[in-house]
Amino acid sequence: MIGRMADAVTRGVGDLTAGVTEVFDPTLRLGVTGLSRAGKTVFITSLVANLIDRGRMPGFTAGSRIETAFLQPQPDDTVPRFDYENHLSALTSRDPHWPEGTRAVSELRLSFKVRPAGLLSGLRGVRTVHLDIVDYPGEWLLDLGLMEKTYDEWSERALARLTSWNASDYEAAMQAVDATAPLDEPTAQKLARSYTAALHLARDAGAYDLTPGRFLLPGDLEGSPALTFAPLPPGEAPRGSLRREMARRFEAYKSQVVRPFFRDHFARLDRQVVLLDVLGALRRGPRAVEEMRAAMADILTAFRPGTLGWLMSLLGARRVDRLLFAATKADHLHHGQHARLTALTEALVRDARSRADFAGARTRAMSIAALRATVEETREHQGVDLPVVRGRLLSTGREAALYPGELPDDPSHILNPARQGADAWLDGDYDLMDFAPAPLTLRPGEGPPHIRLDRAAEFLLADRL
Ligand SMILES: Nc1nc2c(ncn2[C@@H]2O[C@H](COP(=O)(O)OP(=O)(O)OP(=O)(O)O)[C@@H](O)[C@H]2O)c(=O)[nH]1
Ligand SMILES: [Mg+2]
Repeated sequence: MIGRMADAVTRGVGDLTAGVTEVFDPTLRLGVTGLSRAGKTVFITSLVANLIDRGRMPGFTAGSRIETAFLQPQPDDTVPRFDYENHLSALTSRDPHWPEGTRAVSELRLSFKVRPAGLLSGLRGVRTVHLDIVDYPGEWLLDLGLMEKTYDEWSERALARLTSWNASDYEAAMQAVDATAPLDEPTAQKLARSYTAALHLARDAGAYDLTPGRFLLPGDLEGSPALTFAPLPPGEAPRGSLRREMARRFEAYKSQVVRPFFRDHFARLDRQVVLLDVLGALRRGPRAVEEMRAAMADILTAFRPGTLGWLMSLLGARRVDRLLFAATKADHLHHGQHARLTALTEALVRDARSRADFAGARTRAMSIAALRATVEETREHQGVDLPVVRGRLLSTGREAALYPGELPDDPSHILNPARQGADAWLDGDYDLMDFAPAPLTLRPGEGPPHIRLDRAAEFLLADRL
């Protein structure tokens, strides 16, 4: 408890100093998250480029009030800066390529000079509004659920998850140890490694709700003792025993890893976008879709007012009041199918909402492509005209036209078999392939081509500019 109080006090002081600029200039903090490869880096890069050069943002109404948008040093000295320039040059170079994967939190500040709207426009001058964008791994979001669990509760759930994803190696490693014997470090390390490997296996198979998130994405904690534990079935835990020590490390993980993350990043957000590779889940099959639905419910719980209430009030958390769930990489589908992808994402959110007992932020679902890598055309195939997308394949570098299959009009045709644990889709697989980014010629004032990034910006930002 004292630790918590001290936390709250230092944070209070930090706020005072950070607050100096904020008194004058309003700041909006936007969290961008999603599982690895969901499209966070491409999203932030293209969003920022399209907010600076707004030629392709007709649906972003605040655009007409913005005089300029420019990058500034970010407010937090200890958080790595989002490497905007390098990512943008990767995407827009002569030989464009996707940016490298990122493994930790990063941040970027974009500032706007905005003319006031409406009646006040003549009375007030141009004001400055800061947009702080925080990129953090979705894997870490699920860790918030650990705060309210004991080691035994977490172990039970974690072990059940592994069994259902068939991660038998860890079971064997676990059975080979005596949890009541005195702790010996190599054994603890071996278990942690084996558990981490099992998590990776489960994730590759389509599992989403896997904790601790740092085991999958350690960030700067790679190899540290805070990550050297693993779940064990309940039982006796004599002083100094393996089980007792594992439980202690689990508690240390909560207080030294999860809570600081929550305090420094999550608790300060105003708006949140959750990027979901819905098409990727479709490609992997019904189980992956069901995982995504369950995970959305978990994510919504994290944003529910009152969740971790004690922590929120101690840390003076702001409340996220808008939450966007965006299905990414929509350029894999002809636009004729985008409404169906959105309906599917909406249905996933609605379902998760009801299960998460959620009555909090405004939520919205959307299909977007942060960087459009394809063009649309119609191809004749066996006497039928098919709406396809054409692009350069990432695997071979060759041009290919893709017809991924038709999404059903009614999302329940996807969600029901997913919920019922079907092994495969009734109407066959969705044939999706990765495209390389297309070479671009940008005219002055234009950002990179996208799909509905202006709509996403409208929902997330426009009312605050
Ligand atoms: N076609 C298409 N592919 C995309 C788009 N956005 C992302 N991708 C693909 O998805 C991959 C991952 O995108 P990133 O933005 O790096 O994803 P991330 O969430 O930052 O991934 P990590 O940093 O590894 O967690 C890219 O390498 C592309 O292959 C898009 O708008 N269109
Ligand atoms: Mg990234």
